[in-house]
Amino acid sequence: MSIGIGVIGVGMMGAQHAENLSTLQGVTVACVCDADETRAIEIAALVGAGTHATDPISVVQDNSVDAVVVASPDDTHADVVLAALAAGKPVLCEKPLGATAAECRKIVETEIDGGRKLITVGFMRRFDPSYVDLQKTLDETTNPDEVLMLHCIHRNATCPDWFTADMSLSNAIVHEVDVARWLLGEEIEAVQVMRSKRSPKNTFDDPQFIVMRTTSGTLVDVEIFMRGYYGYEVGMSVVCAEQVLALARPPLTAARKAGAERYPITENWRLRFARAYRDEMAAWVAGLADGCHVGASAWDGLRAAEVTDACIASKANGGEVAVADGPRPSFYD
Ligand code: ISE
Repeated sequence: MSIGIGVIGVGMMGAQHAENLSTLQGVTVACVCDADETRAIEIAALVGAGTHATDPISVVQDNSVDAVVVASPDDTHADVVLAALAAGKPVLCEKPLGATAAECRKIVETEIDGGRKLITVGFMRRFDPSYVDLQKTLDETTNPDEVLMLHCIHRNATCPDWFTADMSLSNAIVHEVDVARWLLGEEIEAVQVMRSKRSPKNTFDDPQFIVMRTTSGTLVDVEIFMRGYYGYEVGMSVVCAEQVLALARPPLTAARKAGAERYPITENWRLRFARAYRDEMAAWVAGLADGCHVGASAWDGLRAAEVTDACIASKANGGEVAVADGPRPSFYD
């Protein structure tokens, strides 16, 4: 029997998730939902969905929907995820899990009360071959006390008109926060956002530079640039006591011509992380069939939001800000 999935929010990412789901065995896209009904109808037709809707809560409660993918705007995530928990249905929620750490904390408490790990947060970099290989290599070659610094870049070609400088922190660098925690296996305890000269091509503070410190003292710095115009690019290098490990270029063809070497740079994250999104969805669906939790948990979503909330506070007030702390519930072991 096929598992019915409701896809809530079909902008660029939700539409891609619906398409990825439609290629997998054992699942059907039962319903496509979007506040824009025309868009919902269009994507439902594209992926052969059973039906379409505009109200996310009705989708969660629909009997033909066994699990949901949430890719609607960030500030709608918490309500839909809480409805999924109330209905006892698994959910793959795009990052961030909630718009604030307070929303994420409520989700974590509700999930623990329900006694079942139903939430996966869409930190897809955990499925990207280059990040997976970097983690494996780091693990195999380096003692944790030899990992000194992580340098990260995160550049977008452009972003929607409604994007803000705070969203560069809550919506974009939340990926680096999660990858840093996942790679290093430790928490971030303090952050500082430094103001840079503003790009004359942007209307909000962009780029920004963030420095984070982990509990063991490793420094993680991130350059986030939302309107860099030339393409989409992420990078990470890990400075260790005796070596530096870095993400190599994605495996694309280089062309040498007329005295120059050229590499294509993808236009956006959907293309750069196409494989990661497919693998993430396939793993989540396999987990649904086996009843296993896969990927980042609601706890990871909460920890990441605690860090980005601290970044937003640092940006507003300047200086270093301590990240809210709290013991990891054994539920998430
Ligand atoms: C976007 O929402 C994403 O999730 C992308 O992965 C990220 O690189 C981009 O900066 C975000 O705005």
